[in-house]
Amino acid sequence: MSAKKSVSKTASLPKKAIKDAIVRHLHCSLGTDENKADNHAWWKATCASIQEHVLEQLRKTQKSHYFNDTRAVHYFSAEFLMGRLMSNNLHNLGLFEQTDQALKELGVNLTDIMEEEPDMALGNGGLGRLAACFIDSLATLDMPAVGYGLHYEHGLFRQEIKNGEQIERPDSWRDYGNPWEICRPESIQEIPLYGYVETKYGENGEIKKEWHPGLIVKGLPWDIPVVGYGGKTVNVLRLWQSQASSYFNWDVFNAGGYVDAQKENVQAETISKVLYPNDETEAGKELRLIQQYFFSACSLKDIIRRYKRAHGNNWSRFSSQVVIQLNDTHPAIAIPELMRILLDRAELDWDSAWQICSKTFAYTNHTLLPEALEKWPARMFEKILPRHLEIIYEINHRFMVEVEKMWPGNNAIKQKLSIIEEGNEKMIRMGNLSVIGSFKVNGVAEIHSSLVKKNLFPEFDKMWPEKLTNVTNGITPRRWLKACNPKLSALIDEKIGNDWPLHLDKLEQLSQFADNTKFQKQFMKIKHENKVALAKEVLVLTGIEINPKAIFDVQIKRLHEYKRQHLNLLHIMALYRRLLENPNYDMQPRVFIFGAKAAPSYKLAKDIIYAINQVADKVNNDKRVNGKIKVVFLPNYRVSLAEKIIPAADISEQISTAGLEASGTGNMKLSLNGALTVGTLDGANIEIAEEVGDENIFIFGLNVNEVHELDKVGYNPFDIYYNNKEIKAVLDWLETDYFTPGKPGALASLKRSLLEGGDQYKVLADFESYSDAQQKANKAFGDKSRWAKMAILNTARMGKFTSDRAINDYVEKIWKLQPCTVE
Ligand code: GL7
Repeated sequence: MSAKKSVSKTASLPKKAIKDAIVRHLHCSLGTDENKADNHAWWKATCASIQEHVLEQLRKTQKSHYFNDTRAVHYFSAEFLMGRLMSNNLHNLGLFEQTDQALKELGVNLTDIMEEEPDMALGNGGLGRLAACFIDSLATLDMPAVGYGLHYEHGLFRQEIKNGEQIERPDSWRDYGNPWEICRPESIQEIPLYGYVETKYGENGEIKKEWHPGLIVKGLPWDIPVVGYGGKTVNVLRLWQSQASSYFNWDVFNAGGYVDAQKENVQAETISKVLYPNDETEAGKELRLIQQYFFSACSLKDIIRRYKRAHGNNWSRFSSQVVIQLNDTHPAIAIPELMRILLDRAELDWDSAWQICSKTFAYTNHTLLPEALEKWPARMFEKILPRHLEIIYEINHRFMVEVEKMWPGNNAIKQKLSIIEEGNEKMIRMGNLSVIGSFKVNGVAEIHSSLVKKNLFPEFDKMWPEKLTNVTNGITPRRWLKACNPKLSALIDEKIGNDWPLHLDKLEQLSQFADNTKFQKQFMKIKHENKVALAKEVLVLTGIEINPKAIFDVQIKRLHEYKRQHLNLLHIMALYRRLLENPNYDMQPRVFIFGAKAAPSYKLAKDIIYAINQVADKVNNDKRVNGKIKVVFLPNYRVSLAEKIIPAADISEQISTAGLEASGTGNMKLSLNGALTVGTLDGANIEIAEEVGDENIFIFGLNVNEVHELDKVGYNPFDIYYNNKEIKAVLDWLETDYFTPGKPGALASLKRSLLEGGDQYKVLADFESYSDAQQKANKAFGDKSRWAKMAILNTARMGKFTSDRAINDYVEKIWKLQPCTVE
């Protein structure tokens, strides 16, 4: 399916009209004027004037979807990492240039006022940002779609670095309001929690269940319009805020329990207070389960309300109108919730209810890390969601009958596939529930999906050979090239025309210029200018001066042992050592740039941040290094910072242990902007290598099979430590006070994890091969023309990784949607 788009009407809006609208909003919405307004006021007034067009298209989109009675996808996700919206909305509406000009005439700089916008950081990392890219593509492709999630009052924490250490501060993105969102009190939902289940008998002796909740909380929806590229379809991201349900508290209040009533308020409002900052770890917290249920239940009620408006109480068409995509297991509780509604409210029999339910949900798995596969104690369910626990038991019971038919008498398989994990504490496995309750399950890159089939869910794959599939991730080229790298975008427009943001495959046409000296120079000049801009930013943020002529080597992603920032760090230390031993050591000057947040409770991840900063401090100030190595840790890595780093990167570090990074998406963004990957054969790196060609990427390290083999024969990191002088020296260095004057051993936890700890992530096993790949990259950079060619070919060959392709794959393989055009 290819989107045919014409330029939207807004694109022809005269500058004068834009100016007038901005000034009108300064006066009438903000009560200020051109002389008094600061950048924040200009930003708000500009947002308000953009929002006029957005809301007009939103209204038309909703009308069109309603009248066409469209089948729609509902993307359920606990995270949407949206970042800033102004630039994106302007580009997608085709209003960027005119607005820039209009503001200029008003004496205001658009780039400056864009800095006023706080990031909407309602997500942790890749999974949340993927959801944001997907809703951009859904709107761009005119697909009827709603994103559903949580309206966290505080998004991911703001990171400060004090004395080299990460400090977490609350993120208060909404302190001064959010000009993009619309509150919809008319669509409030009420959500039951706690209490008990009463069993009743009907007239004919049939069993009826009634849940008497102990608490009701309100869900208040906030709508963020999602503007498709071309400015026609505007879909909605609907985020739920929790509130105390007033009438419920009224009784307590009247009974003299003012303080208790307030407590209940606080409890209800806590639900959407903060995003859990754990990335890829299961947060076994009651509040998190409540968050998951809260937003899933609100969203389902919302969907059912809309369905009923069109179809009344006739459920027969539900699954042909509604498809719900579960973004990981976080919203999996929606499966028993829909069953509850169908059984207890709509009074359908089990089989009819299950028919509908199991045709409605599809599930995306985003990780194989065992610590990230969600499980909840059954007793927690019993307390918070007693009726759901009964339903889960029944789903499981019926499923076990199927398993018995397939593998008669095989209790081992039953134990493995059961939703209930028996043990000291009975646990509910959300992954198994998701697979059983969904009609499709997908992984997020070829290798990941094949490992999901082979290692994670092999028996499920045998039972339902068509159910497990792959959809390789993608990124939106609107944000991740057009908006964040305007100079490169303009050059591409000039060379191949300007419809590549919709048809990213067209970038392939750039490859004809890969050998052209003039084009190489133009391409690399832009890279250099982007590096100069980043260098300025780095100076402001860290006080560190960096040389834009050096290689900018970038590792930006959450901090996790499996992502191996410490492999990068050990290699930096090795280079430093080589330079100290041989001042003529041949290397291109290189700036190592890190951006990463560590989960607040992840001790070793925080130790790695500290180690990076301590090494940076030493190396950056060591005259003997002669500026050949600089190390920069940029604090508070987030979407808006990524938008500044990515266009300036030469090297992209994608160095996870093979088999552990499900896909990665930063790898795609960096390569799209002409950075060369140093990477393992993991996740989407493998598909990137296929696209760009082996000669345009630096692959190193063990592959998935080799990692498994090594584990089988028994991996002993001490063997490497004793046999490799450089590794030994570098690890021993960590125990001294060389990098932490007066504090010997302050970095020793790293060494311990790599030796006594067993080096689970094979850092030492991959070190030599990594170092070789880095040598190759170093050499390649020395040949300017060769490097330029490689960089151009990276940009040219990223067409596959547009999120439009990913969404079209979902549409064809899973959702079966039709686009619905909007006037
Ligand atoms: C992740 C994967 O780790 C990452 O490789 C993938 O690109 C992303 C989107 O599919 O999903 N899984 C996960 O739990 N998080 C991810 O970023 C937090």
